[in-house]
Amino acid sequence: MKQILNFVNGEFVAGRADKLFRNINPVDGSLIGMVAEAGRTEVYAAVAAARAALNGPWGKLSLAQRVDLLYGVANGINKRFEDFVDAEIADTGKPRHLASHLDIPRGAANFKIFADVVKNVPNEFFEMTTPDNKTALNYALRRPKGVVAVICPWNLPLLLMTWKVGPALACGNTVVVKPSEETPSTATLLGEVMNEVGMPAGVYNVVHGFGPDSAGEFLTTHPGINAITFTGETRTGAAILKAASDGIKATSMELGGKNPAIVFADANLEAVMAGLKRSVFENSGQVCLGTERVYVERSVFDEVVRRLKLVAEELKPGLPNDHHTTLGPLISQEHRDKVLSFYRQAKEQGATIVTGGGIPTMPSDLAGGYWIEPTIWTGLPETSSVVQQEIFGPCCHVAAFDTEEEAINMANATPYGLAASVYTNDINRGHRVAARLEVGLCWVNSWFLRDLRTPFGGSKMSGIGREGGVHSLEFYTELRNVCVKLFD
Ligand code: NAD
Ligand code: 6OD
Repeated sequence: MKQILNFVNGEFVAGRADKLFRNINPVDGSLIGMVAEAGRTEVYAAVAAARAALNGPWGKLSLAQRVDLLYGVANGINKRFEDFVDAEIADTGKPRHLASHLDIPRGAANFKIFADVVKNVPNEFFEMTTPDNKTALNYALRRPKGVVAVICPWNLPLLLMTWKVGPALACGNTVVVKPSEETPSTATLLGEVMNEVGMPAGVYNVVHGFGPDSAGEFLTTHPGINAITFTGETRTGAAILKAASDGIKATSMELGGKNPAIVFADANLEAVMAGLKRSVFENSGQVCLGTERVYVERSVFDEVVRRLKLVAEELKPGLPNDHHTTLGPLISQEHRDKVLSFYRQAKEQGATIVTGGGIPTMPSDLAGGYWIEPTIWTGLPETSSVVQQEIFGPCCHVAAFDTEEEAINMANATPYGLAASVYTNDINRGHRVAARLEVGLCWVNSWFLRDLRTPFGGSKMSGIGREGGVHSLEFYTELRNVCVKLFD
């Protein structure tokens, strides 16, 4: 049976009292392997190793040497591309096509692009006149924050983990990563790549486990952690913020969403369907940026619902390696129970079920997997739980609107504010609506187009802070102002 170990100071190590937890394949519920759960001892050893690397070999590298190593990591991932794809699809059940076109290439790109960003960062400089009429020069030095805790979710495991680790290392920090307990494999595999490319021991560490009373809590409460970067549910973010407040630790919070798409009658409906197909159903709806609320101008409402139903019904659930597969399972039994509870609530609250609403019939060898039907509802009040709360499944509610003002108000009426998409052929309206939506990211006539130099993050209960490009540098570095007084 495969064992997935912690990666501490360049070595693969067992967990507390050799404690193990199960790594399950969501496609059929089978056991893939056992994961070594890190206890306080292993987490503290990882933080100590990260501190030693920061004060030792890693901290002494020049920027050029650091950048070379990060390019090496990107190449190292690409050299073992298929190993990463296999590991990601085993943990998540997602279609191979998705892992090999999104997750793993972005995993590699996150190292290369942030190495490029850090090479080109501009600096601040101010010349001033002092009270005694002399000159002083101010300039800012960027220094790494220190040891960064990286806490990750399961939906895009390598992509979201390296989206933090790439810039953190580029800025000269060291990291201790706590991957999701559901998806421990690619973070562990990255440890092998780190060793293969000659990364100094202790720069990149991985501890496995859960949140409370496990690796997550031991890491976020450790006094030696200088910053915590987190992606996950809003209520977990709140718990981590409390833990971080004790040590006044810097935090970056990328949290949940309940993202709207607004479709105006003048939009190109082919483009709308292509966008919604991805934003509602890709990764089985388990994308934080995904659309769960669709607002459609009344004159095209019936047509959009009709076409979206066809899109949903054409999706093919199946094995990741079957090239016909376009829909994977949900990540776990627990998550499917949560999504199904929303399917039940929709029914109880009087929704019209346009399609789906349950568990699909799968061949007997896949019947133990966490499959769920793509689902579309109409007819719910905007205040219902299904329209207000994040579901994180392949589903959406579609509602009609009559005016631009009404669409904006409906889109803004949840506690979340992560992402939105607006479909229109009127360029003025596209800009006007985007400017009024209370979100961190707004796409016009598209979805999830990413340039890693751009700011990424959520408003309202969807997060605190921005990462991406220079915004990542702001989070992963500390600015030290040096003021030099010049004498005549
Ligand atoms: P989660 O919050 O349950 O878990 C995320 C991570 O936090 C896991 O590694 C978990 O073990 C750890 N954790 C849980 N409790 C903890 C605690 N008390 N202390 C320290 N660590 C703790 O989230 P999930 O179910 O893995 O992921 C799905 C959620 O993530 C959704 O809400 C989704 O919207 C959100 N998400 C947000 C973004 C974004 O960029 N805003 C991206 C992806 C996912
Ligand atoms: O593309 C990214 O950088 C990013 N953070 C995507 C997040 C997707 C959420 O599931």
